[in-house]
Amino acid sequence: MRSIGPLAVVTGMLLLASGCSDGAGTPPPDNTAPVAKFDMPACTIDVPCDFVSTSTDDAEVTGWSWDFNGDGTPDATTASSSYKYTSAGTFDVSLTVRDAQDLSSTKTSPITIAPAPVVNTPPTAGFTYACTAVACSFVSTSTDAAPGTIKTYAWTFGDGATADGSSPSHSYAAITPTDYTVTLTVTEFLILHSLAQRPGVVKSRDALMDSAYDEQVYVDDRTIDSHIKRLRKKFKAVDDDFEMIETLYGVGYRFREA
Ligand SMILES: [Ca+2]
Ligand SMILES: [Ca+2]
Repeated sequence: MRSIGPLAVVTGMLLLASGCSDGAGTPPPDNTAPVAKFDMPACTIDVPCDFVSTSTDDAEVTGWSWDFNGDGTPDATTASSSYKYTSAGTFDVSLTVRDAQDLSSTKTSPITIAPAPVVNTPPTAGFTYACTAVACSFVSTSTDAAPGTIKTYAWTFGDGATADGSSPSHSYAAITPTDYTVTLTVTEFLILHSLAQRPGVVKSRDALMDSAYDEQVYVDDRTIDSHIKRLRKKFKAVDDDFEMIETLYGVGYRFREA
């Protein structure tokens, strides 16, 4: 017979003792704290932005507290929420989550909100000029509101010439005066003479009548108007741009000042 029996019995008892210990119940695994998680959305100023908690826990996340603008005051207490940023800047977004045993964790992450884009508007064209004889210099006084800047200038000088740049110069070709012959009646001549000898001065129809007719002759206003009409027609026949006789309604006529 071998003499190992007692040892086997002791071993068996130890095993039994171990089994008894198991049977009395292992403490439940420790509760572990939840892990706060969220993906940072892309957010635009003045537009509601959606935040979603992706936090985890060994059991269950039961509480959420969001601070979207980093001021320490909670803005939402649900797993998902939306928030509208009304000013540009960088803000700390933080989410604190809790489980049923009030274990918690917090994730904080910055978000940058860009300023609202500035709307571009068309520039406003303007210029000043100065001429010495036919040589003229031009300066653009055009303006453009931010964010734009004036990129190009395109000038036309009215005689077919063009230029770019903000302050071009241009010399106009001198035009040799041309003689024209206009045939007037004596009355038309007297009316024109009365007007042209005082440029800029308004002459009433009565004054023009006095210039053109003897005192004994009576003509009505429409006669003067007719003479003026014929005068203009005769001058326009040789110079389409003739605008020297101006009508001041209800007052009379005047010769334009040069
Ligand atoms: Ca837990
Ligand atoms: Ca807040």
